[in-house]
Amino acid sequence: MAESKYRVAVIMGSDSDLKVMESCIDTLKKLEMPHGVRILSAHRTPEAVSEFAASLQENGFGVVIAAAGMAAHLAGVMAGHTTLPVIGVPMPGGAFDGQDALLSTVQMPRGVPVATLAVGRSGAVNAAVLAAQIISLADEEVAERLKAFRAEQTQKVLTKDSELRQKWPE
Ligand code: RP5
Repeated sequence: MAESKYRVAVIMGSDSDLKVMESCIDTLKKLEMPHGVRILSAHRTPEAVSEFAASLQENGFGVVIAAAGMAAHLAGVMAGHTTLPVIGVPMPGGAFDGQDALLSTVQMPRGVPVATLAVGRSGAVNAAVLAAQIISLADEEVAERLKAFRAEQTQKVLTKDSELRQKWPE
């Protein structure tokens, strides 16, 4: 297997996001996507965020996944610093349990998009899949792995359906 041309940058605002974002990292591993993971905050470490954003291309990254909760400016700040595609994952928690993060992440002004996914674990998994889909445009091996990933999902549902039909025949 040839090494993928692009890596996926995963960045999250706090170590308290890690529990949810582990499902993103696990999915990247399952899809054999090379990746780097950082904990950096738009509010608490703003200089480190802009340094990281400035070094993305020279470090071989092709897509950014940014996860944050509450005021959740991380994805937007990253998008402001790079022309690479940025995928935002709103984190649950806080007084509004992710509804705040969802609105902060999704409501980007025109010209600086953040592809905003579902709050929490589904968004975290889908961020890895979407990153692979973007990279698959330039990498046929990734495209093949995505097809296998989809086929596995389909098979899982069909297996459950057939188990259920054995229990409750039509
Ligand atoms: C955000 O604030 C982080 O992404 C996290 O989801 C939330 C709470 O952070 P901690 O106070 O747990 O570090 O910046």
